[in-house]
Amino acid sequence: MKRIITVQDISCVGKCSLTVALPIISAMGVEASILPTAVLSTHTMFKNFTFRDLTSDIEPIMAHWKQEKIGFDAIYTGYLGSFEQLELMHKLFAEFRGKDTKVIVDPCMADNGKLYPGFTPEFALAMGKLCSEADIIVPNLTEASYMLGIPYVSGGYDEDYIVDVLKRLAALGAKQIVLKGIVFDSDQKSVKGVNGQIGIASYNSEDGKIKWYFHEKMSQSYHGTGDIFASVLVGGLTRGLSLEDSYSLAGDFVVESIRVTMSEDKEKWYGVDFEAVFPYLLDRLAKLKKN
Ligand code: PXL
Repeated sequence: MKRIITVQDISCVGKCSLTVALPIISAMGVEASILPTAVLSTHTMFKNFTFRDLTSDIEPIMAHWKQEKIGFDAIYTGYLGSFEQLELMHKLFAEFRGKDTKVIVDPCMADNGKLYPGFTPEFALAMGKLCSEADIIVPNLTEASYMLGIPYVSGGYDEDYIVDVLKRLAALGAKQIVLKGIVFDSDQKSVKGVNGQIGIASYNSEDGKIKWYFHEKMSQSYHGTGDIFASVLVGGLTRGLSLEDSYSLAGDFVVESIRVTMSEDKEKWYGVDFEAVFPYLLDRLAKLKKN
């Protein structure tokens, strides 16, 4: 069985980071090892959350793994809370990147034009440096803007603008860019027929190819869906799917998870009921594996 390592916090309640990565990656048939960076009572969108930093455990944990000659088929980093943790991730990549290990960085730190509590524009630039070492990065448009130091545009952009953002992100150094949360307004030049939907654009910096995948835009948004997206993408890639199949599966799984959750009266901070959609995920995974 393939084994990945994912590095992010444990938010005890609120369905994000490790509480979504673990079940999703495991369900997809991949061993999900973890390196927890902090323990919080909830994620940071709740008020008065507790926070225990685990930074000082990271190096001893890595040293033990080295001693035991433990290796990983993929390294997936998500929410990281400090400059020091970013530095430690450079070290983790250097020490645990085998010749076939894929490094996926989700620069999880912002959405809807705003940084999450506790993050600064300087931190976003440092996250950009971590992205430079990745095989694949999966920012949303807000994270992309902060990492590039350009203004966030909430709408009214066209296809050329997105292509420019993709190329600038690629110039940071990652091999493949997967940019999420793109919505072309009805009056903007875009990929044919996708105005009003929401989607993903990918850029392969080796051959310069750009691909698009759009799907239904749900009327509600929920916390933690970015982490779900990245987890499915990591699971798919590790099971041998192409990058395009992995991110389209990830996008569709998020949509189906939102759909089941919308039928409940639930605050967005509690996340989506992705657990109810595992049969869909596994069915799609099996079909994609056969192709
Ligand atoms: O879902 C991203 C995330 C992960 N972990 C923590 C967070 C957030 C977003 O706010 O606060 C602790």
